[in-house]
Amino acid sequence: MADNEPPMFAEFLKDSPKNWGRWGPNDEIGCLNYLGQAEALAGAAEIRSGKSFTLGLVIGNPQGEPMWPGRRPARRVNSIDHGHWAAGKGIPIPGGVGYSDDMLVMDIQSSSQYDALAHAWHDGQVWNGYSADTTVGGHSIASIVPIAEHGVVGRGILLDMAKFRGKRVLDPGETFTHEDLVACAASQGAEIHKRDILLVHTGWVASYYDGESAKFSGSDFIEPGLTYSPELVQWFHDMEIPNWVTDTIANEVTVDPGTGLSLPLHQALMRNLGVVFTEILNLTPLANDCASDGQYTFLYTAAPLKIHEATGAPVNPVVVK
Ligand code: UVW
Repeated sequence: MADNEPPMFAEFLKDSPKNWGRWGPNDEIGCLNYLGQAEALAGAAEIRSGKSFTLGLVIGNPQGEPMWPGRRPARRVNSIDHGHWAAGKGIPIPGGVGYSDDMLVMDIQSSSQYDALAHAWHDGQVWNGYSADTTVGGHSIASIVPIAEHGVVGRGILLDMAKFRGKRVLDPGETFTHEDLVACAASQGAEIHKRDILLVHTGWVASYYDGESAKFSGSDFIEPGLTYSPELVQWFHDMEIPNWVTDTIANEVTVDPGTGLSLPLHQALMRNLGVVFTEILNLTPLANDCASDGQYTFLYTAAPLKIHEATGAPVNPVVVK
């Protein structure tokens, strides 16, 4: 291996904690096992005003959509509309009824979405030690369906890293750590509890629609985000974080500056610990509201679509404050 080449993950993470087997040999939802009735009630206890927010982006937005380079924007195609009846091609329905239908073709990871736990792997193994062969042609295990069946309901906390750094949007490649998350919460007068759903606002996705879409393409594409350290992985493990939610495309800095590794938290948190990842949300309106009323904790609810054997699925989470 050349000196400047990043290490192999199998070697790099050999001492990193794993939750494999913790919830049995057939588990498909990982850290969502931490979310039960008590956690739902803890979320509901944060509701004060009844204000609600939806966090998903518009799929098929004509202004474009921020996504990982190489993925394609969604295509919605109208398959039947008033034109069919106007042209005499619609099936006559008593009472003069018409209706419209659409088809959607999309890369599932090209908009607001939950990743299935088997979405990323190394060394031939995905979450819980299943073989990466189980992803071939569709996830025969650890697809998005078990996550969708379980749903995600709990106490959410917004950590406004952009505001914490005195910025509208974090810079390309700018990193932060779990210690920054804790300090950010404290600066907001809030505290991260065990089993909280963490929502981190960087301003990144909103900046796409604010005249900065050029930074989302090209070979120098690099997002800001959380960055790997053994201490950070241990913190997520100890805090029993079920779900990691951001307004970036990949939930972590694209290339870890310390090692040159690409997306190491997909391996250390998703594959090894079973932390569920939620990506490409628009958290800026919620962040603005939190800044104005000083309330950074709330009920968070989400359920991705139940798509057979899928590696992820679109979602539009709802937050109630
Ligand atoms: C990749 O796996 C590249 O991205 P994501 O998890 O963001 O869909």
